[in-house]
Amino acid sequence: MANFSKDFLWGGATAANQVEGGYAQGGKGLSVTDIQTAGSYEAPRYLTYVLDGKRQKIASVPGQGLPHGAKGEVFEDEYYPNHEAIDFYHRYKEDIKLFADMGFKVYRLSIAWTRIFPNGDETKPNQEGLDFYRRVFEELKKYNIEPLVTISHYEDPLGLSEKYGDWQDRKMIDEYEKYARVLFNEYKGLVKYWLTFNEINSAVMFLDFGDNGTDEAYQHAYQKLHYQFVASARAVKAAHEIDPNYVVGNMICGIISYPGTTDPKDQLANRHALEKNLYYCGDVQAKGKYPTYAKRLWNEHNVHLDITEQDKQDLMDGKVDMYTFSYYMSSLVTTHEPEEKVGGNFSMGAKNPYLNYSEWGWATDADGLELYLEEIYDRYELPIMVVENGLGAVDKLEDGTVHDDYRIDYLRQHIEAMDKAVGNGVDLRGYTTWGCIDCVSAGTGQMSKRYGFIYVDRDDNGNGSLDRLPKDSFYWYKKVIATNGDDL
Ligand code: BGP
Repeated sequence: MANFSKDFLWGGATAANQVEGGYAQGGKGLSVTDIQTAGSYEAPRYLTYVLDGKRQKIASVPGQGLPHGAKGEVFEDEYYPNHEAIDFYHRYKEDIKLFADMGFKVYRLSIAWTRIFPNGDETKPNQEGLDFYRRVFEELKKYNIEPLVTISHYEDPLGLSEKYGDWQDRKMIDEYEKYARVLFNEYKGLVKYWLTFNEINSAVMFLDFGDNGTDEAYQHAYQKLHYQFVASARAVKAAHEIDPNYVVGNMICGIISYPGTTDPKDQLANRHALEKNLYYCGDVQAKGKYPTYAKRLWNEHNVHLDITEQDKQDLMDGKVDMYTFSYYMSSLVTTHEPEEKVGGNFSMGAKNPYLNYSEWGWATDADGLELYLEEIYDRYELPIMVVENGLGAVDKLEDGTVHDDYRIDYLRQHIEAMDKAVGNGVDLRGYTTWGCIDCVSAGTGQMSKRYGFIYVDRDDNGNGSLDRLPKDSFYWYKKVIATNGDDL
């Protein structure tokens, strides 16, 4: 018998900008992802804009805002995969029906901030946007699927990014709080679970990629994080005021790391890497204050933050109710020249000889998930949800379906790891696999990096019927849910 509780929340996850499309419909304004081009395995995605009167673009990572003074622009000769995505905006009923067929208990989705506040700084929300998500939540309710709602998933309103830069102005805190309050008031009774910022730690974690690690980049990232921590804390407070039943979580990108060798210097380097990449954000959001090692992190890069006494109070008053994270892979940290390096997007540093790597260079490591769950539960003693996990792969259509045993294998191993962690006492409440329906990849902008149980007929250039098709994994996951994790 598996150890999962009988009300364990099995389901899947997506984000508005990666599934909805309808980017200019229903009164929606442009978000930063709407000016992000498609990348590829080799090439990054770009943000397109006008700066100093000139058309420009800059390589970007998920969640990044505009450079100071830039005006985001959609250019006709560029392809923006999020504009149509998989058209969930018009097909949500069909998609939710398929989720219900699999037996989903929970569906993690995000709200596009720009459907609610098209430019970000309006005083009144856009009714059409509010109505859209109400219809989605009502549809979920029909099937007893609990929504788990990410308030901000890598898509700041372009208007705010132009006005205030990439979270470099504390006015962003008020804009976010205003937006969150509208949601909490509007969807009372329809939604119970909320997440404040998707993968909040990516602001600092992604600094490791490329040659980006300047003091200026760190100053920017830590200041952005501070304002987001306060915004998150104020949202937690507001949620509890508006409905004491609301459960609000943080969301951390859980790329764990190990020391690359037995050299004590590597143990220390890894500990410091974990502090920066994983614990910094989790500690502030779950414990309500900055940890001791924050000073070391700031000093390393001459960072000086704007933090007020009121901010400190807000952080303490707005601790999250649960800890959630995405989990795809682990990485190695070493002070030595690695024997072999990992390629691919967002995969880090040295290659681990004990692990297999995906086509995008992400290391499959189910033991790492058990380790992380046990570590985090001990550290915070909060309920946990794993809100993203999965294998991005190129699927082939064969006899009208996809035989994705590789995906089933990956998920099976990770469910087994969760089962062990629960058996060891971890209070794990739910599991939502990433991209339960194929969607636009956040990192590459490709459709061909697929995670879903449901195949969507669309390619990297925007061609295809958008028809939905259950893969082998669809029927496998249905069985897993029906047996509450017993039959894997
Ligand atoms: C997480 C993001 C998701 C998502 C997933 C897979 O970082 O929260 O939005 O897309 O990773 O990443 P990718 O799409 O780059 O394969």
